Amino acid sequence: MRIGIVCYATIGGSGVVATELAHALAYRGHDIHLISAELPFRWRWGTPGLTFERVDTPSYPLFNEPQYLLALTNTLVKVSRRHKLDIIHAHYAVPHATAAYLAHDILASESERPPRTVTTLHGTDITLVGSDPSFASVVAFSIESSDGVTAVSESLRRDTQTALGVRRDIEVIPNFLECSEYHRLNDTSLRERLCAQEGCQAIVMHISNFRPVKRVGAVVEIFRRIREQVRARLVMVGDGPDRLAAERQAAACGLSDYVDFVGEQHDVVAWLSAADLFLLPSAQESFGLAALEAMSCEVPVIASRVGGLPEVIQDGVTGYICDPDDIEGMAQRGIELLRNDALRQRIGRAARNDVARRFCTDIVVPRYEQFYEDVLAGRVHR
Ligand code: GMT
Repeated sequence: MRIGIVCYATIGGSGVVATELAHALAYRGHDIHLISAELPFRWRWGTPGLTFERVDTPSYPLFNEPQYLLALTNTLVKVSRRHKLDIIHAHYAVPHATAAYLAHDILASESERPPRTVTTLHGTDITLVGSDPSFASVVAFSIESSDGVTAVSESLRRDTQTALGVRRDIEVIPNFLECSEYHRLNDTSLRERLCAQEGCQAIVMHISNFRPVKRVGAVVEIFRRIREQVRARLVMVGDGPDRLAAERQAAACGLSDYVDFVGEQHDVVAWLSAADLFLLPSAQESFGLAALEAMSCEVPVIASRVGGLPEVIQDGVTGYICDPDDIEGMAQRGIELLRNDALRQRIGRAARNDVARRFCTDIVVPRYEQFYEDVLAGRVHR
């Protein structure tokens, strides 16, 4: 199949999933065009069958606002004409589903076989941004107009119905990762370096884009309570708007010597392999790709009972989920796990096995291929 995949290049799960899907589909013999404003974070050069198509948004002195929707639509039309795309697959509805809809209409006016459109909903494109009254009508219309729609969790499928009143069929296809790459490494050098100064007993980790929805302040507070009982270190991977506030909070609690803010890191597997515990106390999380990555590296996750996280983590079996406001409960679970090696290893291994059973590339990518075939054959209902 010839497929155009549209995504954001900024660090975020939707761009990661779209880029990994593009690579996996190219390896499986499809002709893939990844369309984005920048090279995505996870892009790897040299994959046969995979081409990058840049969206250039020109500026003009009259405009205060960049005309990204128009530039993207125009790129979709150009790439579709040149490569005779079968499918345009938009990741993140805002405004990618709208661009796909517009491109489809332009191409339908000149061809009997315009590309079919597929939209994958990721989370905040519905729960925070898409349902904002400034966008809701156009987002709902664009989702209804897609030839096929997928959501990364059952929870997001329901949210799309309730928040936007969308009634059409939505297929749930979960996020995935390459299980042969995401596994715990034996190399302990990073862990030793992190613990060198004070001989810490455990590493607690958080990875995110430090936006308010991730509640990095709650991560620091949970760690403060853990640290009262266990000589642990907190490693904060990533960057974003709430990083400075979290650093100040750690300093105000007298924790500066025990918390490392290490910024954005490409080798996530090496970092996760140094961790004993992963905290994800988000306010909302339609899937929680970071939790999946940690689980695949045998790191037990303590997360909020919100959105799609209960579909990823089986409470008490492959990790723990707590009420988002239950900071004390999360801290107690953390202390329990860090004090009990057997429990921590059992949960870590169960997490890894569950990821291998449900969320590996070879299990999930064929579901996208089947979905594309169903869309092309007209078997998907709006
Ligand atoms: O969080 C966002 O605003 C964007 C989005 C992204 O691009 O990372 O995150 C969502 O999509 C991820 C990939 O499907 C999910 O793993 C995240 O749970 C989801 N974020 C939220 O729902 C807050």
